[in-house]
Amino acid sequence: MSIERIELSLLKMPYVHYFETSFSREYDRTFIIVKVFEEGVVGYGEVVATASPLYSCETTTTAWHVLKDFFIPLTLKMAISDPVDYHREMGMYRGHPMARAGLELALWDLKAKKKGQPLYKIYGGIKEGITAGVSVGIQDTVPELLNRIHAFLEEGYQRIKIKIKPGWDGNICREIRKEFPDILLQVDANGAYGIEDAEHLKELDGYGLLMLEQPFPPYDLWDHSRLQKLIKTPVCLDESILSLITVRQALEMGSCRIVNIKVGRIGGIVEARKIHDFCQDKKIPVWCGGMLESGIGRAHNVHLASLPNFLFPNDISASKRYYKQDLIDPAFDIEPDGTIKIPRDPGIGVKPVETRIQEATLKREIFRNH
Ligand code: OSB
Ligand code: MG
Repeated sequence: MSIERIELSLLKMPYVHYFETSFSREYDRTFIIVKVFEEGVVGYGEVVATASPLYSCETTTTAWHVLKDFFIPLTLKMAISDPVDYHREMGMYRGHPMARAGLELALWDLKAKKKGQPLYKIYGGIKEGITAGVSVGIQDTVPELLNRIHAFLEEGYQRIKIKIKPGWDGNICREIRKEFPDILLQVDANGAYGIEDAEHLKELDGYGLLMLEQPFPPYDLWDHSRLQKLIKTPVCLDESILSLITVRQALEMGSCRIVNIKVGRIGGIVEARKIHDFCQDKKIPVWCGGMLESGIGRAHNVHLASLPNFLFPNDISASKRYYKQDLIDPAFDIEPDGTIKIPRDPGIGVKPVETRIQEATLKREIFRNH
């Protein structure tokens, strides 16, 4: 058995509401869907790289290039269809974790579908549902932010994360706490600060935050460890965590107390599981971050977050929080208890709707051996 065909599609979908972080305001998302075909079964994956290199150095164009010219040809040439073999063999290439992960995810979906099992079962997930949190971008005004938070809490979200940047940080937390003194609240800076802001960031200790996510730029494990010694709020690393090696170094240095796992950023499920297991062993909780994925990428996140050491609410929200019409059927919904049910059907367990994929497709390419 081996993969007969691999398909890449570049899609663009508008958000229901703009999403603003410390680095940009976005109204839509460009991303890649990967499909792998074997004996009439199709596995789906998503590449979370964006059009511009703002979150990390990858873009949809770099991802397309390395998939087309390196990852896909080697996969086809070596007749690889198992995701663990894929992870090992692609180890010869450096970097490009989002591109790498997109194809690995498709192979995981394929493998689970061929076994007739839901994805989470084949890699050791144990939960029935995962805890849904919501990431709320920077808004034009404070009342708009408070209104959005109010609406999300009504929908059942168990934790609110806000994006912060200099000028929209402690002052905003103070406003939120006036109205919502008891909610689970955390903040994400996406690297907008530097060690010179340490005293300013220390003020965040007054707002009972679950964590402060990625205050400094990605390659700054050392200054994160200096900050973590100065503040009480747990630091959580997102952009800095690129592999099990960076996790080990971050924990040895004391750069964080919580780890955000995104399969795209660390290059797939195999690496994610290594990080999960290592953190579990060290009693460091992890949670699943998001990249505003379509339902296909989000389905993979939902299954991943069923592993036992995912102990904080995740950045996994209902389909309608992101897109008017998601690519999958059924859409992800939030339950009254603030969880999202893990699909039980084989593979990702939700059905990608091909007509919707086609409607959103800008470009498509098919790859075969020969
Ligand atoms: O830093 O967690 C982040 C979205 C795009 C890029 C980076 C981040 C985010 C989010 C959204 O916070 C999380 C989600 O998908 O709901
Ligand atoms: Mg983040």
